[in-house]
Amino acid sequence: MKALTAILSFLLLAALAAAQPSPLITNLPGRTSTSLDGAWHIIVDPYESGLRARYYENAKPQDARTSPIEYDFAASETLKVPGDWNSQKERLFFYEGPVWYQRSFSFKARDHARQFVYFGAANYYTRVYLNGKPLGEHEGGFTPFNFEVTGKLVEGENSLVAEVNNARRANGVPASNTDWWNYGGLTRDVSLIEVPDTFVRDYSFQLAKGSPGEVAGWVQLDGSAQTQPVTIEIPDAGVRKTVTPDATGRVDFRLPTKLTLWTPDDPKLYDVVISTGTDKLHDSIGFRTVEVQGTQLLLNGKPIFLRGISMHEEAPNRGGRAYSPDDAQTLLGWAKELGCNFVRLTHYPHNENAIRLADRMGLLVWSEIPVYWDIAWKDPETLANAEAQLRDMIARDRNRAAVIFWSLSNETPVSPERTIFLQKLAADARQLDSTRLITSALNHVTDAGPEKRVLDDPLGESLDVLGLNEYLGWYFGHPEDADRWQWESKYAKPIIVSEFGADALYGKHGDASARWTEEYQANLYVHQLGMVAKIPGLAGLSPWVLMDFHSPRRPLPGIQDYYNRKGLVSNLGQHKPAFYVLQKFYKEMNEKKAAAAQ
Ligand code: GCB
Repeated sequence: MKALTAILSFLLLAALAAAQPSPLITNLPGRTSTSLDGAWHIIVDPYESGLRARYYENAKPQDARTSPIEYDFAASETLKVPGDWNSQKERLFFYEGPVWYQRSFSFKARDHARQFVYFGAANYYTRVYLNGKPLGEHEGGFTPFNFEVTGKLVEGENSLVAEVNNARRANGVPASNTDWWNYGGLTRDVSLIEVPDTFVRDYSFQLAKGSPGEVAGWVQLDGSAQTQPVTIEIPDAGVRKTVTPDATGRVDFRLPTKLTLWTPDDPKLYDVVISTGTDKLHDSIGFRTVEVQGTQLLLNGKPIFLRGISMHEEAPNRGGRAYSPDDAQTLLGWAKELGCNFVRLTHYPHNENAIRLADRMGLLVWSEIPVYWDIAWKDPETLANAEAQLRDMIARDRNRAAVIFWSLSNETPVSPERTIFLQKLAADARQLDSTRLITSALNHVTDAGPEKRVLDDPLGESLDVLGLNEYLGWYFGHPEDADRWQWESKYAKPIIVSEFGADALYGKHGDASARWTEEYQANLYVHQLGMVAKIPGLAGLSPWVLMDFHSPRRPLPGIQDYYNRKGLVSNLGQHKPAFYVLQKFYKEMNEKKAAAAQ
């Protein structure tokens, strides 16, 4: 009996190891889907007994014939999906490990249809089961994944189980050490998507590189009739063309057209329609170009300065991982109030709803994968994982005009193996999307005098735009030192000062030299802004950070209480004086730009 159980567990694990998600379906909002959000039953499993006890079978204790069944989802507590567990149940605040989720849903089959279960994100490692059988596994906490379940669903009631494990892994991406909360769980929407037998799985629409009078792109069909003709329309621009995919279901196209270009001031989106004999899909897509000329950034051929702010995806007021359109509205609304035309969405891909909102609000986006600080650079599995996260981030958001930068990493310590790893990611990103700019937040500098630093990270060679993180006046030196300090770059490329900042507890006052006070933070912003404005090749900035956020590395009682307090607004949205210092700086910059344009 024991041997049989061992063989069965081995077979199950082997099946799981083989089962990767199906190719990603893009444009969720445009699909026919049934939400699987809501209350899911959960079992917290710190000793990892669930696999051996076969929680995925969702058996009932009363069904036991021989040995007892020691779990019962139906009688277990619930968690809301989407949502992390740490902020929903106080006793799970610090929990890191597996939690098993289960929910039932009913299904009615239709002819000529295929079904997929789609997870917007689950942090960090997930195994999924349908009706007691494994569908597959996924690693990475911030990118979507889907499994085809056509033919695996039954008429009537179905049981979906996901074991989500947020235990940190030395070879994970990120690895064991981050300055943000390791929120676990089904943190984004879960849905059952229904598509026709042959469907439009993915597509790309961009202004052609080097030829902005044309839209260039491709469509990928999926199904047994994937060589059928595809019609592409942009009705408002009077564009309509029918093209025929090759045997792999893919077709490349070019459409000459004159479009109103997307800009932060006028974020024009076009209805784009892709149809086949069996499927029809709408998307709202903006068209713009972005390029580098020397140390300048050009948007639609004109120089642009990025007035930005960095932000985590943490929910204002209630805390925990942000997930709703309202959360995104609040966060991006504050960025707008600051006078931003740019947001650095750190340190991982944010929710699709936030990127789509940025598209509508006219906020340019820096989107990043969580290659953060030190990771296992030499481990080929770590590289494969980072590559998959990059691929899925690009697949999900490549049709969003707002996104101008794919960021590969943040503050990664320089070593030959790290640079080779990141160069591979840079090559991947260019191959997946030749129209956007590649960047990374760097902090490797050399001394060129006591108060002069030169950004000279060897990775700079492989990037289009260089992010510079520096904490003069907080982790070293005094805010006033910034009046004398100078920064330069070894590379003649645009520089974004992607981070600077200081912690301040909202409501804590003192004189400008007293750390943790609002006055200190505001004073640091005054001096930093004076300094960074003088950096040769400065193309923008995104100070650290929009809102206070939870971090396990920040325990100082009465001040941090497990929050990084570098927010310009508190976790409750209260605005600190530094918010207004930056707002004034951006306003004056805008006025100068307007005066120069007259
Ligand atoms: C950094 C990191 C960011 C941290 C920040 C800080 O350099 O990129 O993730 O939260 O500093 O507050 O120390």
